[in-house]
Amino acid sequence: MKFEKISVIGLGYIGLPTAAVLASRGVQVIGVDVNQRVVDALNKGQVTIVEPDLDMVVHAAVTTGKMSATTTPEPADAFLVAVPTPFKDDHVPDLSYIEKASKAVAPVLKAGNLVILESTSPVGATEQMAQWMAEIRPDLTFSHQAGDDADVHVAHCPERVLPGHVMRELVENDRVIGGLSPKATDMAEGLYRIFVTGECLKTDARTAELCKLVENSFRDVNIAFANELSLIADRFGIDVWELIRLANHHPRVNVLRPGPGVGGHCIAVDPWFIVHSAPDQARLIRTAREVNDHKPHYVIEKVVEAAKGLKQPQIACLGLAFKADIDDLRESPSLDIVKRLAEAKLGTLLVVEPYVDEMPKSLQGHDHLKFVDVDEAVKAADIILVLVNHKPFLAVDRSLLEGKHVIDACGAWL
Ligand code: SAJ
Repeated sequence: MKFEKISVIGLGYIGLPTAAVLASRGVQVIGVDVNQRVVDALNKGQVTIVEPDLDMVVHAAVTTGKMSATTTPEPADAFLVAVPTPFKDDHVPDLSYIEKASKAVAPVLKAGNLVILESTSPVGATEQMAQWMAEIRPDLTFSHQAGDDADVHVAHCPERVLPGHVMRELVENDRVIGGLSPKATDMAEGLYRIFVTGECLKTDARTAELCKLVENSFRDVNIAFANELSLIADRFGIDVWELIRLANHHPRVNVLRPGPGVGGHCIAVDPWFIVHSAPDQARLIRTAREVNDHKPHYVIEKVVEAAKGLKQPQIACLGLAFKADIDDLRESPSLDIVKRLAEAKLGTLLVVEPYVDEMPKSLQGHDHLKFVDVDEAVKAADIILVLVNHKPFLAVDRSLLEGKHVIDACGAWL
């Protein structure tokens, strides 16, 4: 099937780059978002998120007339749904964005359409999405009802790109594609072939759903192992970085890096989707989440301990982003640690984040917090807490650290 017009629902970290890449391959793309500000910006060729090279591709797509945005879905050959799937209280998956998107798309569907869910989702979500659309359109049949003979074909293909490398990974990564019917899988493969140079691996929707959750849980469990080691090594007075470096010389060992906790909107969320639907089986996955969520508290305790006996210490806090060399502060354990240290009023906090211009709003309003550059913070500090191994921190002159209490939570200064 030839896809001449594709609609991308949700113009966030995944939808916008995907829309722009499709448009760059000559497809007519209609982006849909409930946020008028996002839609207006896109129609001017501007982007509302920071991702290397994205602005260029979006600008080109809009100025060549290949991409435009609207708040209400319009008819198209295929629809890609890339909306958030957060969790509610008690880590219950929140599918309300998928529900709203499917109900918004349903009225413009026609026979022969393909609908793909890209949002990371619990097992069964793709079928649920098809069901929501079917309830609004009893005049059409969907893959979960009529298989290959359906009017509207529905598939899941989870996004797997790494923030900071999205434009390259979108094209080069392999894709796992699972339809609610074999025909839906084949059609979806045809769509991804427009821009993917990696392999397109075919399966069913439920396996594709679980596959994505497993990938992020695998990483979470491995980071939890590294974080647990950092506590064990501290207890023995052993340098965890040397310990891991030595262990990793074994040909079949590859321990990841401990850090101040696990942040971002994926790895700290997705494992809970497995735990929620298989609580009795997912014991290791749950424990890994708990271990990683505990790590920020442990880092705070270390600072409190170091500050004991010092009168109004100057505490340099290096890094607020959720990981190295990005400007994304959402769900960041580092930001959370600095917030809690500010509330604890241990001394003056010299906050450094080279990738943002000013003190984040959530830290404003404390009079013992200063937003400074790394050199000023390191020179003035009694205690230096390294939270993110941003490149600008790696260049710090080590002689400036003499006589200071350094807590390097991410191994920046090995
Ligand atoms: N982290 C550590 N130690 C490590 C590696 C990471 O503490 O050794 C921390 C980071 O500092 C960060 C968190 O883990 O706080 C997550 O960072 P990440 O780089 O591991 O992953 P994300 O959240 O940026 O992106 C992940 C990716 N998944 C995997 O690598 C399996 C990406 O491919 C997914 O597309 C993305 O989640 C997603 O959207 O689901």
